[in-house]
Amino acid sequence: MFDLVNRVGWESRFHNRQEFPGPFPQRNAAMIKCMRIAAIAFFVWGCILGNGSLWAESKGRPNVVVILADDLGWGDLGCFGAPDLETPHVDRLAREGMRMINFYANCPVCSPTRASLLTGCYPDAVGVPGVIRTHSNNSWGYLNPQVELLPAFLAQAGYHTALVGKWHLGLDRPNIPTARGFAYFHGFLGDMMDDYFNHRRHGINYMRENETEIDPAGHATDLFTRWACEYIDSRADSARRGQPFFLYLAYNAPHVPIQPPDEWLQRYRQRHPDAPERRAKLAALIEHMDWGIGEVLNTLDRSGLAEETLVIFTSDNGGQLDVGARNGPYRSGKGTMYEGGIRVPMVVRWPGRIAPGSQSDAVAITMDLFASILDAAGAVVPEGRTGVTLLPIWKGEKNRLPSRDLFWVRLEGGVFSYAARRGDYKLIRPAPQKGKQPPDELYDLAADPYEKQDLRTTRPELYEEMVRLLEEHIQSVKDIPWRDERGLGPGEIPPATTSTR
Ligand SMILES: [Ca+2]
Repeated sequence: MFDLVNRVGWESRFHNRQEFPGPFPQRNAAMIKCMRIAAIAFFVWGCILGNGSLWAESKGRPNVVVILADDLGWGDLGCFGAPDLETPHVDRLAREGMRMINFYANCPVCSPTRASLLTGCYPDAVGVPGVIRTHSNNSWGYLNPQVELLPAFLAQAGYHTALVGKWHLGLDRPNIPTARGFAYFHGFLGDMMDDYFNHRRHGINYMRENETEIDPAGHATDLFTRWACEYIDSRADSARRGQPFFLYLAYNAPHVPIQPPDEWLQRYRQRHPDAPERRAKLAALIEHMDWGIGEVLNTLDRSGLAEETLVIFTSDNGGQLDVGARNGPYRSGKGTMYEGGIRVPMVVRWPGRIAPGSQSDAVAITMDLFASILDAAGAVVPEGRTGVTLLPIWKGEKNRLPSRDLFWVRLEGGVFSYAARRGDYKLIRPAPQKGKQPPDELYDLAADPYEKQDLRTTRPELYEEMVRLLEEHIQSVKDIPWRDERGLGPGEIPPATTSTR
């Protein structure tokens, strides 16, 4: 029952059926009915669009809510095929919007993906190739203060902006939320909490309201949920009068330590008394977060803003396997460059613009959200940002994005790993193991999505091409703070071939 990978079952649920894959088979009939209704709604919606862009005339700029989970695996949502846990509220977003099933995080660890979300750039290009931590001798990023962030551009476009929850891009000025463009911050500056209830990291309190240290009581997920709802309520009148808001809600959940509230653990255990302890705790932490997301959606409904709000849900990296996470059928998990480390769930809802119950297999990545949000806001996307707008995909105008190569970099001193993707081919340069550099690996994701058949030695020309691509990217990014004049940081190995760039 608790074969959490369960590839055969997942494939039958997900690949071989057209309907929305629910977590429980008995729901499929209802799902099919929903999908039929959704298809009719989509047809009507298409007719409206075809009759002279009524939406463009009647709709203003949307409010934007980005909900970022921390370490949530690709397969740990009902709407992404989870066999055991229940996430009715994220599932609702998927039912009312679009699932993107080939969506990547920019990095298999926290800070870099967050830097990409807010800059629209590769994380190594903005100074954050690794995790920013409390102690400087183990902190591997410094967000370039010269690169303006998403909230600053949205503010210029007339938005009120807020971050509720985890920041993880610096502990001091200038790299704190209110100095980097957010009008309001209510959350946690640091990398992780050692305890969800006292919120300390290494005994230090990083909870803030704007720049004021606060010490609230309660589980971090409940606090962030409440603060997000309070923020929406506080902005509702202004939003109705024409000033939209941008809320970036970044939960700590379901990152370690796996500390669900006891009542949520009991709820899961009642349904799954035989579940292993670690799975039960992680599932409860996720279900608790999903409940919080439901409260946020209810607040949008209650305030009458849901129809005018773009809601995006995703995760900053793949699930951590040793705490019971599930990355669907994909190989490995958090911290690695395999699909389980970087492929993440992604759901987006924008009533009237995104067809309910739709799905996209376009290959996209966190840094695309920067341009997508500015595009949705009617704001100009600044020059020099790498991500591209996903709006044509979301609105059903296109099925594919323009062809491009994608890169992943994780540099944390002696721990460094890379990946490059061109078309369906993916090169992985794994992190050193016990001081030794393992060989690169090459996969064809179209034929081998679960990365079992290494093509490095059987496709030598392709391998050389992919290595050249990756090394060009590595050499193109020079402004990582601790890199030397050769472009190399501690522990980094010089490229095997000379770059032409
Ligand atoms: Ca994370």
